[in-house]
Formats: sequence, structure tokens, C-alpha cells
Amino acid sequence: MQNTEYTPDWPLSGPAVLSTWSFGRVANAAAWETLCKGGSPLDAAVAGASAVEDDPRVDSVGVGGLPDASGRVSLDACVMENPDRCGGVCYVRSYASAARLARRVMEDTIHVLLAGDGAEAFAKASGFVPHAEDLLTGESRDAYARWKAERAAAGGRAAGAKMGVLPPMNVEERYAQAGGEGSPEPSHDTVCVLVRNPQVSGHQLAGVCTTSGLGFKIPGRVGDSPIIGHGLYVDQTAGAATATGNGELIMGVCGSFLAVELMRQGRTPAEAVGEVLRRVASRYAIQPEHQVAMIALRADGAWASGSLRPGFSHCLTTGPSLTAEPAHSALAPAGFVLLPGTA
Ligand code: SD4
Repeated sequence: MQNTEYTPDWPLSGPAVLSTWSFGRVANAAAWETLCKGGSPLDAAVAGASAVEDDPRVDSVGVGGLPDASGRVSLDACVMENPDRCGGVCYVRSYASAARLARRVMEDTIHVLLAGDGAEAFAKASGFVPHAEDLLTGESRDAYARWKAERAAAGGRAAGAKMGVLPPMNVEERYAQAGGEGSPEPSHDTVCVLVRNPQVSGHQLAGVCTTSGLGFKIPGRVGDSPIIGHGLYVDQTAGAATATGNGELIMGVCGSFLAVELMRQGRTPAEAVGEVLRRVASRYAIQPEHQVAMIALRADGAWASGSLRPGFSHCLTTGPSLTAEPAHSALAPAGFVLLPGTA
């Protein structure tokens, strides 16, 4: 697999919604509707992310996300408009609306990130309604039972191997590969939404990143998604970037912050995304399961999407219709053999 040349960035002149993975279409529809009703970019980004969290038909963040190794789903999310306008929650296990909760942390507290029991107490005090029972669905419960059985059959961890579970590359797209109907098992765990509206006087860029994290993770594990600068970064003077994939790889390079800082220095979004991916590829022992993908949107409307390897797609809405297509560029570091059905 050769490295693909990065394509030029496509400047957008008007409002736009850009999201990750093919199921981002659910987010884009809700976000666009919110923009059309006069909502701010932040209103739209939160509405988009929440639509995915709330949608029981999509095996998704929120209800139906894959649980951790103990069988419990935990959610992480953050929202951002500017360095002084950001908030997040992590390790939330009883409330499905992580994106809305993250916004409340930003708007109602002096803090940036609330975790676990504290985040849940804040949710309760803020009038959020806990989800009845747990956040599992029949499908995610079955997937957990299968995973436990397979793990027991495999005889556990190899001697010397570190603890933790790497999901298959691009596991997020299994729902789409199953035709979007009756997914064989829960498939995606993160949606990132960037919104730009140059026609408003307030903040013209906003972003949200929300996830149930990696499936079957060690209980307590928190990835990049709710951490400002890792899963998401937005600065009105430079641009917005957000990441999905193996959080541990994104965190080691401060992926979203790095992309925005590169754009601040004059790099195009495609160059910025490419540089972050090259940094990841050069600093980690990349495994066959690893994937990292990013979308970036500059304040002037230039944007890009890219991934470490093929199989990532984004959704773009600039009007009533939606474009869902593969990432514009894939780094595909030399030496990788693409897994069947993921290219
Ligand atoms: C995490 N980055 O928790 C998230 C997972 C993800 O699509 O993005 N999955 O590491």
C-alpha cells in the first residue's frame, strides 16, 4: 500500500457540518436542522452528537455502546468553542447524554472535566435523568457475552503481554458493513462533530467528541475523547480538529491540539492532519488493529479528513444534502497488510 498524496483542502464558503464515520450522517442531519433553526455552531454540534447518543437504531455512543471488561458501559465526551470555552465528562455510567452534560460542565461550572461519580452527581443536580438500569442493549449484552467466552477459550493474556484489549481496525464501521440494518454486533463508539457558521457574530466554530471508548477496555480506562487537546481542540483564531480511533495513540501526540497549532502556523488542514498521523506512525509500534483518523476545519473554511489507514469515512453537510465518503487521505504506513473488508 503506497502513501496517498494529500489532496488540497476544499474551502467552504458557508455553514458546514463535518463528522466522523459513516454513521455521522445521523449527527449531520440533526446539526444541520439546528443551524437552519438559527442555532449556534455549538448548539448544532451538541444536537448532532446527542442525536447519535440518543438513537436506539444506531449501535452507538450512549445506549448500546460496547461495555468495558466488567460488562459496564462508560461514556466520555467533551465540547469546545475556544480555550476559555470547553468542558467534558468521563467515566459516566448512568447517564446517556454525555455531550449535553459536557456542555453543562463548560457553561455552569468553573471546571473543565468532571469524572465518574462526581460527574453523575453533577448530572443529577443539573436535572439530567439517569438511564433506567444500565446502558447496555440486547446486542451489546450479547457482544459482551461472546467476548467473554472467546477470551476464556483463548486462555487469557499471553505471558508478558500488557493488559488491555485492542478492537479490530475500523470496528466502528461494522454497522455500515452490515447494511445499516440489524448490525451483527455493536459497531461504533465515537462520533466527532465539527460545525462552522461564518454567518453568525459569536463563535463561528464549535466541536463535540463523544464516545463509549474502546470496547472491553479495562474498567476505569479513559481515552482521548473527553480530554481537551487530545480528542478535540477548537480555537476560533486557528481552527478545529477532532480525532477518533485508538485513543492511546492520539493522546501521546496531543493529536487535536497539534493539528490546530499546525493550522495556526499556516499549515492547511490536510497538511496538519497528515503531520499528526505521521507523528503517530513514527512514534508508536503500530499494530495491525491500530487506526487513527482526524477531521480538521480551519476558521476560513478549508477542511480535511485523513486516517492512518483506509477504512475511515467522514460525513459533510453544506446544504440540504449530505456527502459521506472515505477519508481524503490515508497514510497507510509501509508494511501494513490491510485486513479483509476494511479498506
Ligand atoms: C477512545 N478514541 O476511547 C476513542 C475510541 C474511538 O471510534 O474513537 N472509537 O480511544
